[in-house]
Amino acid sequence: MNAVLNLTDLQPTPDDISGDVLAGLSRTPKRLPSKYFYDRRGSELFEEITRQPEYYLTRIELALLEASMAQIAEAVGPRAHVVEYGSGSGRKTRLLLDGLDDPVAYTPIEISRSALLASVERLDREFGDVEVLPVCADFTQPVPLPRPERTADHALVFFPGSTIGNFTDEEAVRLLRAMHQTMGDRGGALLGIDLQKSPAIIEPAYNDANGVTAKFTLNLLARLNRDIGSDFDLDGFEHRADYVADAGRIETFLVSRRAQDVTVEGRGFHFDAGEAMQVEYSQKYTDAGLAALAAQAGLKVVRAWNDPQDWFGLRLLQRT
Ligand code: AVJ
Repeated sequence: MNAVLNLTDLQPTPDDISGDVLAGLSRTPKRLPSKYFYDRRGSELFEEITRQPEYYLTRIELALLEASMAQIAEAVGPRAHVVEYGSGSGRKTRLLLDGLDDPVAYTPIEISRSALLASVERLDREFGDVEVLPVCADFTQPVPLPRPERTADHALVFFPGSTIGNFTDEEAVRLLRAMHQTMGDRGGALLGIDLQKSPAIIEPAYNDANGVTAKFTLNLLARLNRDIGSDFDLDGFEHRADYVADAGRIETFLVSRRAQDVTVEGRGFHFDAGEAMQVEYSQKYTDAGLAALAAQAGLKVVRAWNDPQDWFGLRLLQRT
């Protein structure tokens, strides 16, 4: 298998986990970055979340992608170079590449070399007629795309899953500006966004009855203990996720069950009983809200597809 030879390594600066964690724990209120959820176990647990009955996002997005694919293909046009932010969504990628008109190449962009390498062989087997050109890079920065053997008409950035919702609005605008650069002149972006709706639907998706989301949240502490030698007591914290209607987002916390001290890189941090440490945002969007973010990045929504209940949307963005 020579797929590995096609990998472009832009040598992204490795994540500074210790620095990020120390900075987050030094703030009031404390917080930890959600990007560190996805070690091997965290990725497994996320897959398990997507199979929980309450977690509607993945199921609805897949159905929506399938139902809208002919229109998406029409709107995107032929010979796209498909660029995916992250490389974790095999089924969505397959639907897109199978549904588009003569896609030229597929480039997953992933900061983790190991995660990227793991996906490359599988991708090369699955998308035989589409050139697979993986890039190891930080997609929050503009990424120069590798040149496919066959010339592409334009790039299409694919960012499904409402993963953009894990960024604050300010971070999302920065990400969209980088996306604007990466997609190029005639490019576009297809975003999956979870839509604002009744909290009675949203909140259970982040508080599933089987407790998988709680395990996923707590795994962040296990990951930090392993990778930076911190001593978080996993039994000392509990998962809490609230839908904050004013902000239109799920805010997830790890709440300290008692007064306790944690040591990270030789530094002590005190937690009061009941103290809530913020670990994830999952933004839910309105059309106006997304349009405002896009506009700040020089982008506009040119096509929109929702599922029949308006729970989840796909949006095609282009440069203004
Ligand atoms: C990574 C955006 C798909 O925020 O809904 C799921 C991650 N966190 N349950 C989301 C997540 C808790 C998820 N996405």
